[in-house]
Amino acid sequence: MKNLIIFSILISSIFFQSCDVDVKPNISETINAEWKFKQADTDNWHDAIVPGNVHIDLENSGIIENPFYGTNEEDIQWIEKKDWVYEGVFEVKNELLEYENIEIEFEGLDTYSDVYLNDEKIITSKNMFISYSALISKHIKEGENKLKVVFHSPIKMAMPLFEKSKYTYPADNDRSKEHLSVFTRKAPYHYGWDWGPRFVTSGIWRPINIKAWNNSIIRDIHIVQDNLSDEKAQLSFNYEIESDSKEDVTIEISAKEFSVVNKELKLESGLNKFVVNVTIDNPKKWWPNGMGEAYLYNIITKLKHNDKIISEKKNRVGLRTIEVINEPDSLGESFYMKVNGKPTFLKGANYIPNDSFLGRVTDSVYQQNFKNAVASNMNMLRVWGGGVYEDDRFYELADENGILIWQDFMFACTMYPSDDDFLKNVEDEAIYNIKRLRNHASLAMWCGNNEIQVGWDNWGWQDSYNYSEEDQKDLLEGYDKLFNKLLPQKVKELDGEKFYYPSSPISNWANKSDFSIADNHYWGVWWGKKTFESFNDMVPRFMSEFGFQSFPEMKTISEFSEKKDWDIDSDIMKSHQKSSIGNVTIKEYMERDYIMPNNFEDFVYLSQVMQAEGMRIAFEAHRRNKPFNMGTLYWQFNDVWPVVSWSGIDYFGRWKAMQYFVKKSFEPVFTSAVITDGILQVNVISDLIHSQKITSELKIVTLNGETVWSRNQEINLAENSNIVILEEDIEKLLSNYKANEVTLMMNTIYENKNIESTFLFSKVKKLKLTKPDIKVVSSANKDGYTITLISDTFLKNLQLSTNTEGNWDNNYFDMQANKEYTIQFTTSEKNVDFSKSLMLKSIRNTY
Ligand code: BMA
Repeated sequence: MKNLIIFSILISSIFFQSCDVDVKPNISETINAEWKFKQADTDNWHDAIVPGNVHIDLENSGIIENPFYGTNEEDIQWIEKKDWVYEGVFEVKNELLEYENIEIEFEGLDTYSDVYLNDEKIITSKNMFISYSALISKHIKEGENKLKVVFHSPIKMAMPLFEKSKYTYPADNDRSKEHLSVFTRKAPYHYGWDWGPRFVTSGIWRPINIKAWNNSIIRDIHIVQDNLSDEKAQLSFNYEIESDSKEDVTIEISAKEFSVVNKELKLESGLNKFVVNVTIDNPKKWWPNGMGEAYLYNIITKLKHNDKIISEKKNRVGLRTIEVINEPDSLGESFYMKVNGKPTFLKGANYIPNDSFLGRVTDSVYQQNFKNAVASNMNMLRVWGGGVYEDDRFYELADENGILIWQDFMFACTMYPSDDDFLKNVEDEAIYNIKRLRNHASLAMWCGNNEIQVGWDNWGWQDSYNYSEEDQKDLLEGYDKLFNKLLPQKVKELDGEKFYYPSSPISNWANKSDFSIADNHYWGVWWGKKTFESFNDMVPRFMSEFGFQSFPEMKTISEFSEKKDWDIDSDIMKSHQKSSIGNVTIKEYMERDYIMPNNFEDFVYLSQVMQAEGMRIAFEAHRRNKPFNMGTLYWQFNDVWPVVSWSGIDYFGRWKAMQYFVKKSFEPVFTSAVITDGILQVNVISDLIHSQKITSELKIVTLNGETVWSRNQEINLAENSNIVILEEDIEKLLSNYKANEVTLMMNTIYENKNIESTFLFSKVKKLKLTKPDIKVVSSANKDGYTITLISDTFLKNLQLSTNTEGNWDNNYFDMQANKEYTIQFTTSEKNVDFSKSLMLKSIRNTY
């Protein structure tokens, strides 16, 4: 950027003396070129798609097979060691050349590349997370122009750094001996993760734009919300405007909600910084999902020269305050957020990238992500540090949908180098991404890294990597430079109001006493093989990770395997399970709680039910402990390929059983039960920020529908509350019934909602379930189908499935005997024989 500015100043000063430049609006366009690519050491060119990457292009050219199918991943590891050349040809019209300053911007180059325009080298890249720009006025011409991008293998580029290094870095997820990933500023998960394949990609993964301008251009706007009350919002718009010459201009700020703000500016040649203050009366606030409308102001800034617009920028601004309260208190150390002054219980998930091959993620995938988050009653996603700083579109949708974003910097689960080159590279990355993301209403906080502090303190890297005292000192100093100095300094400088958290989590899951200190990733369930019920005891102040794996549904499994592979120990099934303890752990937990199924399909179904039921214990425990606990972000929202993983939604966007449980457990008002020392306790929790009248129905019923005990209550819930509505000895409640003969049905009823959930007094495998007789009627409606069901006995975890693609409003739910349930299936597929392909399965069908 610096070179670019100096260069443009040179040009502008020449023009200032010689002539007056034509005043006209800036242009910014995405280049649509015809692309081809080849392996650098061959002469075989093939068609390519940009944005994209070499793996996608190799598959499209028929050189490799679908990388996600079977065990193909293993056969295509050679790609990472090769260099690749991309060539694109695009047309330029004379009008563009009439501009004084023409720039090209590559929004994403993955990762080491040299870029040439018409054979002149214009860019060298070494960081996938930043955009690279160059002034090309001298090299661009009318008619055909040729871009050439030479990608150098990330493996070959990092190897000399590894060879120079005194030690191996503890990047255990990187599936190569040398752990080269730490040297390269590229998405860590590309090198392998415990839910992801290893595809070390190269390519142009984000768009390429041409910008052309005369006179001046708005480079950046930082909108700071200085003050926000019900009466007034006071904002300062901090502009960076680059100018060719000395100019008198006007800045005009407008939106439909307030009168236009004008300011005359005197620009100097070069980069100018100005602040313009804007006051908005009676501001409409931006609220997270579930608390109100996520209102956005469409604000336009116009830069005018003699009344002609020369540069224009649009911002969608959400007015809100976000405070992270992380301080010592009487219980330990708090960690929670206040949005617009209201303590906000955060419900959501850890978000990983949508694909191993990022260039092909479409807008509709992002839209679906946020539809799913809202449908699941979430208000936060954590962009986890082993992936990427997401696309602009992601944050725009987060703003629109009221989903707060916890933003990690891209560092995860390993120590990192800290030499000057590395630090400079990270500094550029931090500057670029903080400036790119800071105006988003949804951006709630920055976090330095994922699990590095906790890893260093507890995971034994010192011994497993034989670090000498000196190595340890070195590594810790490096950590300090990166996460306690460089990154917080940049956040302070560029996004001063935001909270910076050095590492997540701060506390360690293996120490019970740590649970009173800020955030925790409780991996006692899964990694520690602790029971799901341990979630009830291990409640931290904020749970930023916890999870359990399941298989994706059979439709998804069929996309990467054939019937003959449907065995959890087959090569293909193992290659789509990346956790070192994967399928064995799923089986071990299943044996504890369920009667083992004898076929693969039932195992898949049960794995999902078990994940859903197990994780539900955690969601509810966290909410029952509000306000001691103020957040629950499970691991993990999505997948990068079709795989057995901790996700709630699979690679193809299909909901696993857990997602339906998330949706229900995250309802703004929810009833939850737990037994402690023979006492049944029932809580009603409200996250609403207004009081709410509800009807609560509690009923203990036998499996064939007889009522043993019931209590209905009208309750006036205060805002943001958590109350105990029942505390009773269970022996008294169950009278003569055995724990495995009855269930507790809880209904929370208000407005048009009736949220039903079941609580069991015994393990599922001990329940006296009988084979059901179910009556099903389905009828078409304008959005799909309505299904009405009634069963003569209690049904545990009824799964509805069909060949038609669509969404259920509820699934994997329990049904009381003799009670009618109505489910909506929404689909855009017409004229399908829905009732014929509708399949039902419940726990009793698996043994
Ligand atoms: C957490 C994450 C990931 C990992 C997950 C499951 O620690 O930060 O590193 O995929 O656990 O092991």
